[in-house]
Amino acid sequence: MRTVGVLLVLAAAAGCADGEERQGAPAPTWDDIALTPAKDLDPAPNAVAIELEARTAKKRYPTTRAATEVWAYDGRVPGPLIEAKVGDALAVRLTNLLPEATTVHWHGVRLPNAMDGVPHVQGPIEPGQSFDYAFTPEDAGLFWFHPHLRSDVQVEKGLYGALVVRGESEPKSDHEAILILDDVRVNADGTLPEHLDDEQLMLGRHGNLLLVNGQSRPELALRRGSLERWRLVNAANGRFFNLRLPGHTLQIIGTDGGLVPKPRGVERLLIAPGERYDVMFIAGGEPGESVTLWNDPYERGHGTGSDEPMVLATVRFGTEAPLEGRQLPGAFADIEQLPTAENDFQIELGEAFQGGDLVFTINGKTWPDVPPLMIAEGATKTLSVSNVSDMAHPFHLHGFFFQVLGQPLAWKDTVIVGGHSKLSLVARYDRPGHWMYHCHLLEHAEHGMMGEIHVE
Ligand SMILES: [Cu+2]
Repeated sequence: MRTVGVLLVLAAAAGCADGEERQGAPAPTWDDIALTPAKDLDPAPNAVAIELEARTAKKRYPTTRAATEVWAYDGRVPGPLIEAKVGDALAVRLTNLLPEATTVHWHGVRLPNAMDGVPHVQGPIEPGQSFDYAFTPEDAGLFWFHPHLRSDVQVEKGLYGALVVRGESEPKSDHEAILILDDVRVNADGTLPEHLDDEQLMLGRHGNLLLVNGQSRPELALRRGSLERWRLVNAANGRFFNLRLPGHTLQIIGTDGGLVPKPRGVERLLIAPGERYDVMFIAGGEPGESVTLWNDPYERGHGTGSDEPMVLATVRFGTEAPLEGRQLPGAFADIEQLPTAENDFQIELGEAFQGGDLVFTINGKTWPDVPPLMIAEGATKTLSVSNVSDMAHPFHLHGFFFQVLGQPLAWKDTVIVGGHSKLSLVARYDRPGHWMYHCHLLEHAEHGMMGEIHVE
């Protein structure tokens, strides 16, 4: 599999060459990449009502000769930003105008099982039909929504958006940004290839164009001294983002499930598909200086660590007088540490060839033949996830947050399980239903690596 690494280097190099074709056109700015807020149709202060259409649309990527047909919520990639407060009654009507069935999964939101958007619980939303999602967000944080049916194809085509839920005491900042990271594998003629070779299936689809809120290589102006809060989600099918802003330490203040009690600084911020991070930093450049926001390589198996760094964005520092006296937050409220126990359940992630096809397995089986794990409602259980393959798999659990034994205390719903390693995840299974867990490399999920936990 050494060739996989070489192919990826070529793909990265092609991405750089493509980016240069745009020379002369101005880079997108904060205004260009700002997410469009979804219109709240309910005037009541504690209720939010949204109507979303999933439909085809045209989007022009900067490296192609022609527009790309995308699938998009309200015709936009990413879809509109849904904003709510903890405790709001949130209602979203999804109307499917696509040529095939879809669903909406609310990634990370603790909600009733019937609202989770997986097709065997709600049934697929057929073309021309609508489905009413209704739930009350209980947790402040950044969540996102995407189909849970042919997700490898539907998300790649552009069906994803952010849901931000705000709490009563949000950290103060001078500037907050919600940044959805993605990449797209787009041909020069604007088409999106549906067929993947085995390398792309093995690694998860890697695009040749990196996107921040749907735009390539934005130039982001910052006031010096500004206390920045950036909230990031990785919506890519297969790419891990590993961000580095030279001269800046990024302070992780929150993860998938909200703020962490003890923020910590990192020189690189690793975000696997499905994960979210909430970071703060003080903009510290020289007046007029531009710094590249890099996406560094990360070794997640099959030589991926030898890829070239890629440009994600440019950060430009203003020439006006810097803001003074800003400080990073030192601590937030404690979160409950769940009791740890012996591993109650164990699953094993693997890969195999079955009938000539590359598949991704759980306990040697592929979805839907993976037997469900049975857990009594209200029980706190430890799930051991053992990865016996060469590749890292981002493990995602629906319906619950977990804590990862041996890692900083935080609420997570997606976590990287490295190749040939094992993690123990503890969660309180306090809502009944059939909840999926799966690898969030969407090609892996759709080729077998999904299972269910039955809480009853
Ligand atoms: Cu995987």
